[in-house]
Amino acid sequence: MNITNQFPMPFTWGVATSAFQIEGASSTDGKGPSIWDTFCSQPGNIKDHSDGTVACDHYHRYREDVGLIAALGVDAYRFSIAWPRVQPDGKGAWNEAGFDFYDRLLTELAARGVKAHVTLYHWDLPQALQDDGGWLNRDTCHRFADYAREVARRFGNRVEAIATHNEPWCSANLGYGNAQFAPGVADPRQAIQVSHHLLLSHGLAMSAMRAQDPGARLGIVLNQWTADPATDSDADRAMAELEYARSVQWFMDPIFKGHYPALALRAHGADAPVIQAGDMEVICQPIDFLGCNYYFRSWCSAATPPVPPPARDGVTDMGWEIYPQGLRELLLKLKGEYDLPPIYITENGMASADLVQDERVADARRIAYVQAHLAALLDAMQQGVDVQGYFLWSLLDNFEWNSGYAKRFGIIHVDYATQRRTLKDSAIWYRNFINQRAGREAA
Ligand code: IFM
Repeated sequence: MNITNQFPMPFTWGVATSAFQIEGASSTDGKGPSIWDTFCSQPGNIKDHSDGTVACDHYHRYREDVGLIAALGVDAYRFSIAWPRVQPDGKGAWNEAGFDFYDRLLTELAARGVKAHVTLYHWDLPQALQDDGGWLNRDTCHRFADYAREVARRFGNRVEAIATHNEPWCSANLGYGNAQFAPGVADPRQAIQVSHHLLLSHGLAMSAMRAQDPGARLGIVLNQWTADPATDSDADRAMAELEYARSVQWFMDPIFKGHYPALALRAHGADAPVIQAGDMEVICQPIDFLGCNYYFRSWCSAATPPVPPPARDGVTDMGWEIYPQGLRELLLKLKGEYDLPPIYITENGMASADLVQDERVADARRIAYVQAHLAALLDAMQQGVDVQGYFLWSLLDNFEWNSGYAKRFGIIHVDYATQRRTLKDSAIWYRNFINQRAGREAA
């Protein structure tokens, strides 16, 4: 069934990427190293031993890639700026050659009529700041605000939206909690303090950008899920409640209510973050949009061994449960709990082991995945949730962090040996889906 025209007009259809995952050119034109360059260079961190040196070579192929974006017929492209590309040390001098790249990218997007949704921090902290303590050091929050102000000064009037952070839950918990991500620290206490600093840096950056460019549309992107108890037992329900408080509410409550969720704070006990006077006021300030990344729900079983989720729609190549109705449930829950600004689904998509055969990539499961999530999204919108756009993750197969290049999230296949791009069936489906909108010519 064609549900394109059931979405309100205007509605932003887009595709998303991030700098480290696609750009490559990791030391070109004065770019400084990031914590992900360092993390990749340490043996054992990346499953296929790869790194971001070349990635999709987007730094050199951005024109071709914007051509592909435009040919899809999307309204918008969500990408991130690599902080160490524009400020190699994370403080001090700006790197003009780095800014020039984003200037060229924005010019190309504008020429093709594609709106830019920019993220300032998609995990690639300048290594020089890490050497000074990284996100554990409160000073990094101020450095981030300086960087945000400079981006707003240069590009504020050329972009549709600016998000401070992408998925700070990951930066804190995978970067500092269990060492799966850069900088590779495994200390839950540090992870909690880092999460506070990430939120503080969001608030400081919001203020800096607002002062610089009062007209800019500013927000944050969070990865979110519902937490479902495996059974009706008290233990499972308590586990689910705590999981939701420690993940979703931990970031949402400070931004929208000005305090951390009491349940999670109690659970953190002595590991609770050090919060200075005035921090919560800085964090709790109006945002123009909330970016929500949705991939799966959290399934909570206190039993040993845990009760597995019912096998319904299967799992993706990441092993993530496919649970589209969770998107509807999440959005309705958020609407009940917070006074929300407009929402963008800033990421949604799946990894699959895609192969090019006879110039074609048959990824029917990805099409079904996206269709099911769009139906759930529409359902939530029809029940009153104000969602203004959807960005498919991802435009291209890319560097999937500690999984390296082995996991393919793109709707466009990348042959890393030749850098050849091949539209997967899902890209063709998405293009047709978007172009079925009333008033649009068929592609
Ligand atoms: O590739 C990542 C992205 O960088 C952040 N959100 C989840 C995606 C898939 O794991």
